[in-house]
Amino acid sequence: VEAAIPEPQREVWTKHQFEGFKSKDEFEKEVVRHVETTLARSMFNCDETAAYSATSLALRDRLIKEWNKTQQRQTFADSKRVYYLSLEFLMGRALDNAMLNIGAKTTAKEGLDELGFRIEDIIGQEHDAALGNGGLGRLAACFLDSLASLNYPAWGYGLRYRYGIFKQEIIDGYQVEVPDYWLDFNPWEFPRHDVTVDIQFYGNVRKAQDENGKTIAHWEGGEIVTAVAFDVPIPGYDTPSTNNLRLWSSKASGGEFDFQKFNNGDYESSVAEQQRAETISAVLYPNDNLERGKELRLKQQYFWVAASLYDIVRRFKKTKRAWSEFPDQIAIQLNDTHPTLAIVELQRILLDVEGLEWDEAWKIVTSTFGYTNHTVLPEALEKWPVGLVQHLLPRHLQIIYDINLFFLQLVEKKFPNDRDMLRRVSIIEESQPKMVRMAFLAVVGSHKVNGVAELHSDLIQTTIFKDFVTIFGADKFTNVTNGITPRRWLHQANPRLSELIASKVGSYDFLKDLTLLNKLEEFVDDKAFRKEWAEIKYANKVRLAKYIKSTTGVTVNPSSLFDVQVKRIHEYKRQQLNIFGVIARYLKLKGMSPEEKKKQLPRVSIFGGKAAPGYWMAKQIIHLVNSVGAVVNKDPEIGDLLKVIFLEDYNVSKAEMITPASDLSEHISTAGTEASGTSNMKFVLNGGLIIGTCDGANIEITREIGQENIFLFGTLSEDVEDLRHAHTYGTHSVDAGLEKVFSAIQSGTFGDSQDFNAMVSAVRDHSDYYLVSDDFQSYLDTQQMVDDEYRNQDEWVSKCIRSVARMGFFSSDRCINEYAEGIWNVEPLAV
Ligand code: OAK
Repeated sequence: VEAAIPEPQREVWTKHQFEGFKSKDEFEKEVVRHVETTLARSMFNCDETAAYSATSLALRDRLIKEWNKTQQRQTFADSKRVYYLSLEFLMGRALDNAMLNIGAKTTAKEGLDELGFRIEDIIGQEHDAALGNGGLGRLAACFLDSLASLNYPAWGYGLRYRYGIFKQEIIDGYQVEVPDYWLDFNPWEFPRHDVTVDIQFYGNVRKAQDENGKTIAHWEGGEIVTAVAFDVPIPGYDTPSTNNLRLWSSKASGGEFDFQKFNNGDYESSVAEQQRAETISAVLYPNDNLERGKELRLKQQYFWVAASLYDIVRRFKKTKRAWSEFPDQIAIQLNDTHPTLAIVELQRILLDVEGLEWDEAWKIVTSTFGYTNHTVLPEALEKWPVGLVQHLLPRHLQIIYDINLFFLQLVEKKFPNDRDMLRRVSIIEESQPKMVRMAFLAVVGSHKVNGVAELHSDLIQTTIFKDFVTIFGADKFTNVTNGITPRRWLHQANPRLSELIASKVGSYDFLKDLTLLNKLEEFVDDKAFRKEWAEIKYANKVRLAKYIKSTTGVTVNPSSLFDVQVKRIHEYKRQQLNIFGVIARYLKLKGMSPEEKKKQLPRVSIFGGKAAPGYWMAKQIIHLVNSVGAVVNKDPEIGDLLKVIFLEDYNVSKAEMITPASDLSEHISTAGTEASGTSNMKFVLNGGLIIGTCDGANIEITREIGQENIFLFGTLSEDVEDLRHAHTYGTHSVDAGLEKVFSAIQSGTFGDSQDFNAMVSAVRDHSDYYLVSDDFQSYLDTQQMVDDEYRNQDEWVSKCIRSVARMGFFSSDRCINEYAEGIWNVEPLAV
């Protein structure tokens, strides 16, 4: 307000307001201007990189206008806002999405054309913003798109990692990690050097009485690191609403102390301090569904959470409302347990800084937070050693102990004399060393807890949070099945299919209300439509085949069935089941006569995905896939009947090309392990069928599209435990077909057999925890059904169309509306 221009001068400002380009001509003019001024280049020196930069800047100029207006509108309306706290935002590229959402793509395409560039090439210049590992981070990105598109006043808060998820190279069949330095030129972020927060670590707590005799805790000493805000505009689709994603970057707090050190000639230690500070936001931890408990990770979490809460509280305080109104104005969603310290931090602010009483503060805290769980895998559940928390955040540990004390008192009151219950639900695990159980803290400190698909939400209520359902009642727990944004995952990834759909259903309104796809069912029997549909799929496969050729050197026939499994490499996702199945297919083909072979359906098995750098078994799986490919792809007896491809460096932009090109995709996790999965939704929405287990959202996809349109197989989740028990305590024999696969591997068919001993042994000699052997035969049988059904292309295409028509439920718009109504209690803000 202090910086506002006085009334009399505002007319001049209004007169000169910058509107951004409105026509193709103006777009061209803006691009040329940016090339010649911002980039200091010319038409004699403008490559695709420069054209990308200038195009983005022209687009961005238009975006900023709406972004500012949206923020002003939201401030003025002063209605309830949502803050989505996520340690990962897997955004991918921004330019195409920005053009699409603000409705400027045609203008840009034609303009670029006249300037001498193809829009696809320009889009392809952009480096992915890869601040995430996989499903959890991409879900956050889809949510931001839906929040803006539905006009919800919402902000995302995250960390501005200098290095995103590593770039994967495959060298001699092995994964090699290369750092992803992505910030060289990033037109999509706005540094806010004036928006900073000083974050405290370490030190100690002194308790003292204030003038009224009340005990106040003072957290003193330690070190200070400064958080600097970087803002990223998030444009909604077909609406002026443009929300904000605020990412924090760490830097040394430039206090007098530093300066003195410097002046005293202690240059080295002053530099070291700066580097220590910058390390906090330097790198994304590359683990998916795995927590390794590193101190720096806990520092990242607190740094990000404390900066975000300071920001949120600062904004709230400007409205001069009573603290009791905090939860009426603010909903904070915790994307898994990574931001759980926010619960403790808000309680600390209210107690120690604002002077509220415990009960009053705690009521505010628990009414504000909601917690989403994204996994039941034990190795992913966060626990921090009490000693580490004590050292890094001494005041927070005290508050955690108090939260636990009051919680256990409540439990004791409800269930007197149940000592085992107290032990089971305690936020502090009485182990050696003692641990803080973050998921329990998140449950206790939130008013709603949700899973991300029906099966998963049921599972958390009957397993990890069972006691908490008893304590708090079932109402606290709910389900919100995941969704994906149809803007990126249909229109942007598959423009021709989107256009064909629009021509049938009458408009592009399905991009805003995905249930409108159901009109497609009327056209399933329309021959011309089916033909066009199939042609588009074929064209997408041709494009992928070209990409495969150029990156791997392998020629694949686009008429083959394209069978795709792209996702993080993890034993629970069972890429090993897939590759063992591929080997079985290969051995079968090898045993066939030429006549028999002629009757077989050609298949291309496509894999892609990163392994966490420290996950040795996942890396072995990648190596086996590549080793099988190396043998099969050049076997003259096999030819086109089978190709095995590993696509390097799977990421969001590659997913946009791969997804529309699949005939069949694999979602084959051991039942009960994949919380939801979201690529399953993307593949079906792009006219591919899926082979999958009864796990995660596969179950709801089946319910929506019909079981005749999906290839389900394998053990059910309710039977998993018994089977595991039998493996460990009973006799455990390996499936005979799988034994043949193992023999081939161990006889050196795919190179040095030693390399794969551990993979074989996990099934054969250990307990086969992921039930690969149990599900192997039913997997092969189901793959045989796929082959048989694929031969009838008319029927296959009909199934694809019907499935797409029934996918409306899986839009992230539906999902966000459910959160808004059931958890956040927020409404869209009219524009
Ligand atoms: C990552 C780190 C810790 C805990 C969970 C994850 C994660 O990525 N979970 C995934 O979340 C997705 C979005 O909800 C789900 O679709 C995946 O099934 C789940 O594995």
